Formats: sequence, C-alpha cells, structure tokens
Amino acid sequence: MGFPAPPAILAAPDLPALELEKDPAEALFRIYTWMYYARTVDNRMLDFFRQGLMKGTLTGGQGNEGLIVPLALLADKAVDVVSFTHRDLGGHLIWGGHLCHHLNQYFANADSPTRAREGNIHHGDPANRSIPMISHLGIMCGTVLGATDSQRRLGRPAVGFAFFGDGSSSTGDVHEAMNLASLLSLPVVFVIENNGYAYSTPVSEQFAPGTELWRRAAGYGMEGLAVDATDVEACARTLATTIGKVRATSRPMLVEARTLRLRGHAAYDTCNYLRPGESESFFARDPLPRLRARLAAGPEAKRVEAIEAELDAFIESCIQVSLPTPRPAPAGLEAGLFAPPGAPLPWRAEPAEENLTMAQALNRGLRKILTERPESLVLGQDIGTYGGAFKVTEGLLDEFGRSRVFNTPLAESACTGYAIGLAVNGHRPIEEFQFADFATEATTQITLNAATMHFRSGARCPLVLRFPCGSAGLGSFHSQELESLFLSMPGLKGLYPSTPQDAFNALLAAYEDDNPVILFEHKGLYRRGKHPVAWDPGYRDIWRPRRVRAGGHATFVSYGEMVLLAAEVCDYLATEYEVAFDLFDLRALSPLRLDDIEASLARTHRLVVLHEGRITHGFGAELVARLVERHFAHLAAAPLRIGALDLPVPFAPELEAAYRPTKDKVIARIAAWLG
Ligand SMILES: Cc1ncc(C[n+]2csc(CCOP(=O)(O)OP(=O)(O)O)c2C)c(N)n1
Ligand SMILES: [Mg+2]
Repeated sequence: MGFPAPPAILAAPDLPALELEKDPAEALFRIYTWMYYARTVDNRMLDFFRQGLMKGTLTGGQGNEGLIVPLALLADKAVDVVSFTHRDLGGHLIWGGHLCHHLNQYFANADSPTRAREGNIHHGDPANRSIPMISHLGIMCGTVLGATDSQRRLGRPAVGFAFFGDGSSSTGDVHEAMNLASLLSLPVVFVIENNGYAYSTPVSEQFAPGTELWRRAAGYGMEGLAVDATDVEACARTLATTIGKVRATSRPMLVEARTLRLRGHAAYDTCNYLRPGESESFFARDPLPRLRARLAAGPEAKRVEAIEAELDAFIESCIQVSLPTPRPAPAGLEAGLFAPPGAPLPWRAEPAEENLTMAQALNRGLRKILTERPESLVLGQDIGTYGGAFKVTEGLLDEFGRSRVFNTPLAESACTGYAIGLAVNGHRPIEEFQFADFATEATTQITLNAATMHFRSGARCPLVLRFPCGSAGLGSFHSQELESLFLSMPGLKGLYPSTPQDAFNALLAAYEDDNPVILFEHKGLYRRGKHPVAWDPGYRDIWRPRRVRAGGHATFVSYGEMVLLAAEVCDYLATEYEVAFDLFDLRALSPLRLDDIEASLARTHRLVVLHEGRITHGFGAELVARLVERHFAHLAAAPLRIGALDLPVPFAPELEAAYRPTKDKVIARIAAWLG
C-alpha cells in the first residue's frame, strides 16, 4: 500500500529566522501546525500502547513541543546534526521521513526503519545526520560533537544539537562533552530539556537547591542561557538567535529550556509521586492550547481548524497503512551485525622493507594512513608532541598537523563518542587509549553505541580503537587483557598481532573495515626486537590465523605475546620430548575464523589453548567450547587451557610471574598433560 499524501504545509519543514520578524503570524501558524501534529501522533501512540499494539518504553513528548518544534524548524536539515532524545518526536517528524515510516518504527513491523531491531524513538536518520539515540542518556552528546566536527571539516557550516534532560545533566558524559566542545571550539548547542523530573525523581533530589543548570556553561567557557519553552514565540526567537550565533562563531552554547512532561515518564508511569495538583499545574502551562487560543482569536482561526482536520485525517490514514503491515521476519538478523566488507582501499605499494620494532611498524602504518587517506584522524591522550605513552605516534603531529593528530583530554567516554560521530559521518578516526584498561571509561560508547550502530541503524561506524594491553610490570591498572570483556559484546571486531609485520597489516585492515575494530597491542611486544616490515598486498590475511609451527601431535592455539612464548615451548618440546605441535597464531579474535585450526584438530585430535588473560570467562573458554563442540568425537585427550590466575594483575615482578603464564609453567602444564 502506498503512503498517504501529507498536507501541503508539511512539505516545507523550515522556519527561516527572518520569518519570525517579518511575518510572525505565519511563523506561529507553522509552529502550531507541527506542534499539533506531534502532539496528536504522540497521543495516538499512547492509545496503541494501552491497546497492547505498541510495546517497550513509550516515552511521550507531550509538553516538550514548544521547544523541539521551533528548534527543529529553525535547524538547517541539509547540514546540521542532531541526536534527538525520548521527548523529541516532533523533531523526528520535522527532520524527515513519512509518518508511516515513523509509525512503522513504533509498531516494530517489517517496514520499520530499524528493521524492528530497535524500538520506539531510537530510530534517527543517520544518512541525514539525525544520529539514532541509545538509551544511555548523555552518551549521544559526544557523538553529536564528532559528527558536527566532521561536517565542518568537510566545509559544511553545520551546527550540532546535543539534547539531555535535567536528570541526564548529572551524567559524566554531558560534562565531558561540554568541556570537549569548548576546547575544540565546536558549534554545538547543548540543550537541557528541564521538565523538573527524571522518571519519578524531582530536581530537588538531583542537584543542590538553587542550582541553575544553564549557569554551568560558564565553568566550561561557553555562553549559557535559560528559555521558557512554554512561551513558544519567545522560545523560538531565542533559539533563532542562539543557532545563528553558534553557526557564525563556531562556539558552543548551553540552553536550559524550562519545559513540561505532561504524561509522566512513559506510558506505564503511574505518576503517584507527583504532588496533589501538580499534574493539573502542568496542563495549565501547556503551550499548545494557549498558542491555539491565540491563533484562533485572530485571522488564522479558520486555518487552524482546517489544518487540524487535515492532520487528523492524514494521521488516521497513515495508521491504516502501518497498523496492518506484517510483523518482522528474523531472516538476515545475524548477517546484519557487521557492515559488509567494502572494496580494499587503493593503498600505495609502500613502504619498502625495513627492520622495525612493533611500535615503529605501527608508526609507519599510521603515517601511511595519514598520508594516503584524507578522511583519517589520530587522537588520544598525549599522542601529539609527546608521541604517546609508548611513542607509537612519534613525529605524526609535526608531519600532519594538529587538525589531524591531536591530544584529547582525560575524557575517554566523550572522546570515543566524538570519534563515533566522526566515523558515522564519513571520517575514519584512530583512537589511542593510553592503556587498554582506560577503555573501561568508554565501555558504553564502545560496546553499546559503536558496536551496535550497524545492527540497529544500518549506519557504518569505521573506527579503530588502539588498546595497549597485557602485563609488563605495571600492576593491576595498566596490565589488563580485555578481549573477553569487550568481545563478548556483539558488533566489535578484534585483531591481536604478535609480530611487527602483522601489526602493520592489522592496522591497515582495521582501518579500512567499516566496523569498530579493537587493535590489541601488547606492550611487551612494542620493543621486542626489530623485524622486517614492508607493504604487504596480502594484509587482509590478518583476519585468519597463521600457522607458526607445524606438527602432528596436538593443535596449539595462542595469540598476542603468548605466541612467542608458545613457539619457544614448541621448540623445547620438539627437542626434549620429540613431540611436534601445530601452533597457530589466532590473530583475529572477532570474527573468529577457525577452519584452518579445525582442519588441524581433525588430524591431531589434541588441543592446547594458551592466553595471557584470566581463565574464568577467559577467551580460551570460547575457543575450547567451539572446537570441542565440533570435534568431541575425535579427541584423544581433554583439551588443555592455560591462562592467568583469576586475580587482579599483581605488581611486583615475582608476583606477576606467578599470575601469568611463563615458559616454565606452560612446559610443566603440557608435560603433565602429555602424561
Ligand atoms: C545513564 C542512564 N541511566 C538511567 C537511565 C534510565 N532512565 C531512562 S529515562 C530516565 C530519566 C531521565 O530524566 P531526564 O534526563 O530528566 O529526561 P526526561 O525523561 O525527564 O525527559 C532514566 C533514569 C538511562 N536511560 N540512562
Ligand atoms: Mg527530566
């Protein structure tokens, strides 16, 4: 069934700032039209929730239209960036897409824009820079920063809009993002939708009495102001001025909009926490009937009635299309996790062979990428003049300049969100974490924002996250092996090279991938001797395991620094025990390509897995489970799994050696296993 034709007035979802001055009556009529439209759709969806036809957390925007409608009308939909929140249905309707398309999202049917993989207001329109929100409030601020910066880098005069509520204003990401925007001078309007409540919690239980949120702007070196979103005309004028100023100055601003939440937190909210009469007081301040009364008292009276009737009929006819649309089918669900591989990038056949450490090989790789790929950026703490904690980025700032190689503040979450925004808009950032475990600060951004991006929205998120990992005498907080933690979340790829050439290849392969890829770089390998490194046209083979030693007695799987140890162990066992192992360097931890290893296991009937990380919930558990599931009937012995103790990483070298696998311990375990 085709989609019904919308009322003509919806065809121009814009409000030129000048119109507010030249023809305020027409401007207000346009604003009213969209407010009425958004309110009616929100109300109809509440009906469907109550009938059990819409599910999930249905959060309404009733009461917030006085903010979101003028703002979205004033924004430049051709260049600007938004990530609407759960109160911003009006913004979604204005940004684009037929109403049936939005209803399909809420009905989670076969034609849903997220293919019913995400619910309700989480859809966005990434192709048009409306970045789909995730539930974790505050998180999207960083992403808006990145996509806005990406637009500016592409020469487009964009403004970004980062929304959050009074409740979300307490999240760390909001503060990290405001600091980052001010530091980088990004043209972003931070919009606080202050409706007085976070779910059931009033502002009096969220921040100290007397706090005026907009005043926080001063602490970040930006301008701030408050606006009453129940006074639609004044709100529209203030927003027009603010947007114009941010666009012209490229400085961020903070706007605290005093707004309303008329229908509680979500469709299921009992609102039993409201004070007597409080709900009535909200409705008394509702801007929609007040604006209607104003227009109905003037020459627009007839037009108001006519557009309401036209919108009502349109909305009902769209419901008639979306409601009977078939339920979604699970076909293609798993294939949708990762963005499919693109064509290999046209790399130049250089550099020529040189003997390099792994740190130098990564440096050459970064230099090659920055030289050949204009969409690339390198960011991270101390990676500029200092060259990074491990000197991997040494010299890059001098060669490529601060716009492409830059230090970030200690704000891993917002900086990763910023990198995600850049990636979604067509840039390809490479982010260095100073030590892998500082990535836990950005866990939400990595595992829930970046990793799920393609599955839930179809958008590509080409991002390289460099994790200097592994123990190297630095104690608990700089020595983690985090592959199990991160790669247990779907949507992340992971490469873990063990040689300088593999590190060079892995960087190029990760770079050209259209998904977030974690590059695990063992600190103990950065300077473990120099080895030949050159341009390798077969660099994409890094996604498969490499055979390191050949043998028939057992299949031995390892990765990272442990591959070097495993090779020494194999050589020792070959000499002393006269047993030869088929040793594989796994290299790609996600996605897993185990066919070569399985072919080996089918011959050897014995399996050893060695990794540096902890045993319990360790990566070896997954490897052993997968391989044994398929080869159980052919195994001649129980698999042997070797890893670290289930402890935080201890500091003193003697204790660290007791914690992690060492050559002697691995030989002893294998010797005992051989019997
Ligand atoms: C980081 C985070 N913690 C908890 C929640 C659960 N939650 C969803 S909405 C909400 C209240 C948000 O309040 P506010 O930011 O004021 O936005 P409002 O719903 O009032 O528009 C909470 C606690 C969440 N989404 N994100
Ligand atoms: Mg709130």
